[in-house]
Amino acid sequence: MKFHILTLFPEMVMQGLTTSIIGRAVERGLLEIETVNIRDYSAEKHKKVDDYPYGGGAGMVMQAQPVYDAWKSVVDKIGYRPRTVYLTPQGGVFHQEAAKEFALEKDLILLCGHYEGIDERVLEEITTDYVSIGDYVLTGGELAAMVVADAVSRMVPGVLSNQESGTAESFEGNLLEYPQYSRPREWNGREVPAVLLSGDHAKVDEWRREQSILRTKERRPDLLERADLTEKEKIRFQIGKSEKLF
Ligand code: 6GU
Repeated sequence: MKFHILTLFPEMVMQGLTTSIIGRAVERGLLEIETVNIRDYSAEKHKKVDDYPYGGGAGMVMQAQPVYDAWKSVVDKIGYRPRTVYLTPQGGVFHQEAAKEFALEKDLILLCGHYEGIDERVLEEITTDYVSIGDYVLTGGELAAMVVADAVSRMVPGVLSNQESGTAESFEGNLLEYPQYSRPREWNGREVPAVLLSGDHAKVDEWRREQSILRTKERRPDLLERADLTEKEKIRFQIGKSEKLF
């Protein structure tokens, strides 16, 4: 799949996405990442991309024209209007299921805003999805776009090796992952749980499932309502219809 990232800071985005697993997937041709510098599409002689907000107030607003022309350059190149995600704290909060859904697209445009936002009229014209990465405010959409691109990329077939793509990872079935241990058997006076050294795979699986449920109940009780649990597990771990959130 190909990401087209519309931004005023293309170097920042590229730096963040060309290392490690994502960088390797790009080299292997499984992913393409293109940045489009919105400033290159300014029709203004000083390459200005922002102006004061109508109605007054603090800050500057990114103007419609350069954003639209940057977006249109992608559309003209690929020949269709792809899903276009605007990263904004006003969007729906990004989650694993959305990552899987975006990973099915051939092309995905990620639009990064700055200043006090982008002129509403161009957003109405081009945006298909409004996405936030959490309830806090960033200085711009770039870090959010990088987070989304990373989470989507690892859902593209082949990007993760078999080693890396455990099926029992956090959020599968709305449960957190179980704890992991590696050598040595004893570290700082702490032992690895004995069951993991037993060689009894059924017992190991059972213990890990239990740990996932307990950990989710403890750390993310809000997830439990949607977790895939058997009736037996619900009774055993005392998980009711409306688990208290906080
Ligand atoms: Cl997507 N953008 C910005 N600027 N701030 C955010 C965000 C996005 N998600 C959470 N905070």
